Amino acid sequence: MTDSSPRLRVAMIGAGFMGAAHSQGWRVAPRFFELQAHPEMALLVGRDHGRTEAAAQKWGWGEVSTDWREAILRDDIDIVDIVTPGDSHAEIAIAALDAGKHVLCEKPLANTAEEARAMAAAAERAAARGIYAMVGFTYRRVPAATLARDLVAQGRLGEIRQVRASYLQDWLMDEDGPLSWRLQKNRAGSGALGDIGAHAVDLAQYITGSSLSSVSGTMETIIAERPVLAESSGLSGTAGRERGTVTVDDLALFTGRFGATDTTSGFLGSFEATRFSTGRKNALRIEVSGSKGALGFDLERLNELQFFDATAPGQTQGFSTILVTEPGHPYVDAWWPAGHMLGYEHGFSHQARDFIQAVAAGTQPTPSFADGLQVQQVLDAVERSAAANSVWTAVAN
Ligand code: SOE
Repeated sequence: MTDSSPRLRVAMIGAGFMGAAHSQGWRVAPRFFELQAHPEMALLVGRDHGRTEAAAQKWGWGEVSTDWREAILRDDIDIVDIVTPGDSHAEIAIAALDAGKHVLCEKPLANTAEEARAMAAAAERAAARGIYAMVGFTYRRVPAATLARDLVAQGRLGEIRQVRASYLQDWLMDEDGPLSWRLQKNRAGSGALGDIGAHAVDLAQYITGSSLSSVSGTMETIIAERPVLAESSGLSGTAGRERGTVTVDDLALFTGRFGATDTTSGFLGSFEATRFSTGRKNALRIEVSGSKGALGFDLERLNELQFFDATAPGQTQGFSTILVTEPGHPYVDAWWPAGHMLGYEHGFSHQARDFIQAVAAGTQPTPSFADGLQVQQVLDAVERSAAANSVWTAVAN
């Protein structure tokens, strides 16, 4: 990036936990990566003026607004970044794309497959005009996860035979924890399934390069009632006196068939998404087993990738730990000298980098809204399967 690099002015809608994470990405990416355009943190949009102003100062946004409709119509805005709860993704994203703004939207793409379809259609219309949309499945951009995808693509695992994917958290264990928006179907679409299961689905499909075609699932709400929320903060907030009903799943379990075609039956994967996994804080784990090798990734140890080479001599075989901190590993060159670790926040810088590079080059960034729709269709099939007592259910296409 040079002083004469084009500027791309960003308006971010939403100022919660994900707003903080995306702000970090926009602020840091241009300072560590050579970018073809410079993202400018122009405008932060939130519902409460005072709180939005405080967040803007803390995170480094130039201006604030409480009106997203006005924000997306501004001529001096090029990119709209959506970090609101899922119930507003479709309306904001479609309006922003139709107004000629590039859009980055948090996952899951929408609350329903129908909304996601409308968003993918709007993105396709916009792409024909050189306006691009991407969904924020950030964990693809953790270097160890990107390396896992590269090893599979290079054939180091041979033929894939099985996948185990789980996303385990425990932040809902306290039954007096408040009824935040993530526990309300009308706001979040679903519970563990969409909030964290969506990441497991995206990452498993991304690493294996294969899509799920059918699923069989079951879902459970473990704590049915919680105190209503008095004030939100981070993932939850402070509890009020009254109790309200949890309308989403706390736990979603499903199996899925990947990559089935007319001539092969593909391979099976198992999935688990829960916010009741006692002691597990943010464990997004994927294990892929193939005819020539296997790999294992765990977000709680995000600088490492486990690799097993089944073609090595038997005496020396065993899972080894690749420390993904070396020059030549994806994204790593831009940061610290070899051997120095990265953290949760780096994925957001990688996401901002990849989005800016694609938009500046006039190419489609990935994962696209079509990719986001496909994940939404998997989630939808899991919900339909669970409602029909785990019957195997085709993923729509
Ligand atoms: C909360 O469960 C959450 O913050 C998700 O919403 C994020 O997408 C995930 O990255 C971490 O957990």
